[in-house]
Amino acid sequence: MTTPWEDWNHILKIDPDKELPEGVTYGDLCATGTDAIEVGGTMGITRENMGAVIEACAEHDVALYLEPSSPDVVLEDDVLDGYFIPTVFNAGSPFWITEAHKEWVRLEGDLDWERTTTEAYIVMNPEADVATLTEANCDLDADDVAAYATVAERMFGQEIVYVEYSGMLGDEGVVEATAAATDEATLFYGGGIHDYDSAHLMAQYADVIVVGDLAHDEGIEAVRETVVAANDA
Ligand code: 1GP
Repeated sequence: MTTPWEDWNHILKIDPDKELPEGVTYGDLCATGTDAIEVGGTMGITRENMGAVIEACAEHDVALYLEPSSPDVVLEDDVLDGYFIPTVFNAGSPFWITEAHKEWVRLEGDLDWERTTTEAYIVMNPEADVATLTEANCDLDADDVAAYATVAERMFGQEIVYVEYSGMLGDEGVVEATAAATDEATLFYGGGIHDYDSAHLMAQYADVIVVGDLAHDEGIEAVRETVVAANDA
């Protein structure tokens, strides 16, 4: 299995349930200099809206990954470079840790293991849809998050640890502590990155920053700034 994310600095996450700003195309987003496009979201995701985004991005020269929110929206498609499968380490419901995954395997049998990688999520914004859905315990300090990251890496062999503040800029101390705790795993940070400075702040510690809503709310130039910051840090 290849692990291209080890060389990445920036991911653009496109939510198929959200509109793009007027005049912006998926092609424009693919050409922002981001290392990879990750297609996924928490609410309102269907095979149809996922498929439409994949099709629009597939013709552009950028790594393309699917991040399904549940087994029924996994699309098998040769144009994808791979599948990032979230497992939420601080979920209150075991469904989001291993049960959804068990159902997927039970229904599908043999998955495309070569292209399938889990992301060990630690969900930190209690206001985010993902926190509500997974009943995540977000009342964690930097030591807790760092310890979760160590558990993910050392005990569960996770290649990707994802500190997720979706919708808000996170606590830089948490990200710093988590970065210090991870050794082999690649640390993804996502949440509230909205300009050069916020991108640079988190990219100092995280291996890869993930930018989401900015693409839907602001557009190309704003995303480009975050790519530059990620590469500068
Ligand atoms: C969401 O981590 C990503 O899964 C990015 O968050 O939408 O807040 O940029 P934002």
